[in-house]
Amino acid sequence: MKATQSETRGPLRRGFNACLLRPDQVPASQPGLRVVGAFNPGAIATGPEEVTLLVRVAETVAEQRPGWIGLPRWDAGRGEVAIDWLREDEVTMLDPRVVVDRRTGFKRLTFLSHLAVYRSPDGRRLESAPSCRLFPVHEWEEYGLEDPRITRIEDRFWITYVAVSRHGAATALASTTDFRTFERHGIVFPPENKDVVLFPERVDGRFVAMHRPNPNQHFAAPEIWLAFSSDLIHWGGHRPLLGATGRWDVGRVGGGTPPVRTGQGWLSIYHGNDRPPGGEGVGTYSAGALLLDLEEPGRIRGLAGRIMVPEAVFETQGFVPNVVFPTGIVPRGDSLWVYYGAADESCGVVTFSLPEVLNACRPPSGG
Ligand code: MAN
Repeated sequence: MKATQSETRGPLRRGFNACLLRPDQVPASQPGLRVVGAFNPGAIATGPEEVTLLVRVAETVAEQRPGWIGLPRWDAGRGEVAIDWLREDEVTMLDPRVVVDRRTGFKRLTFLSHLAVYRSPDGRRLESAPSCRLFPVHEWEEYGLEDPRITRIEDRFWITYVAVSRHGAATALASTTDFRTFERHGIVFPPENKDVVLFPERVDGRFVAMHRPNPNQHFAAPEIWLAFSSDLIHWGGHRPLLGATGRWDVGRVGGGTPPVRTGQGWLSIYHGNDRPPGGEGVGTYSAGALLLDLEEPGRIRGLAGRIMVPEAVFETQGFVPNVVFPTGIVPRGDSLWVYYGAADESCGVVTFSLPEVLNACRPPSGG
């Protein structure tokens, strides 16, 4: 794909910017586990000033046994967390998140994630403890619940999250009205599919989602797709929406925050990764902005290129360095409050000027 003007444009001016939550501020969910990440938060306005966050909390095994690695998993049959101890010479470490069990050739995660509800009275700081937590229940959640996104549709909050298990990384749906009790609606996008974000309104009578299938035929890097539904459960009309636009997102792009309605279109902040095909390491994750037509969301109205790159120390250093991963958005007047994961470890919040973001969105080349 041709490089667009996004190559030459730089990140946008950040307004308020803070690290909201670090793993050492989150109590472990049970003895024997250690919190290593509190990141990739879904976020939604729940009052004129109040924001509710659903934070992904990643936990590893606290006990250290020299020469061994403990891998946690939810055992749905027994209804408890199980720990599998593998000899270090039986595993290959791919990156800090993933090991390969050399005996089987299959991957395992080094941690188990769940979701924790945090309230923020003003969007800038969190209450000190989670008010509620959502744990794996099903067998298809055995390696955890990850990367939630929240969309308010009429009087319910709808939560998409990644359900990870030996079957792969799928996207499941839950809903709530109060962030205390949750209804689970099962898997809505089968493996491999992540980064599912729901639009807050029906378009032409149908619900709309962005999703990110991850094909294993690498004719191109993973792309954002669009899908439609009449009930939020059954999805069809799948079609590719956006692939790489430049060097910063040549490795993959994926939905980030749910879209918000603006005068110029549906605005969404998404992520891109710059690891070239076959490249080493994890690469850098940056944030871009995307504007879709209000009536025909399959039409891209504007792309801003990278609006945010890892800069702050809590973004450049951490469990996976050089990651900003936008997952929540709260528009307040002329400001966009963006909630994001930093370095697969912490939660951050940053504000951008809405007019500046819209102004940075240019029609895609050839579009
Ligand atoms: C990738 C990353 C991790 C995630 C695993 C499983 O390695 O996105 O954050 O935990 O996939 O979903």
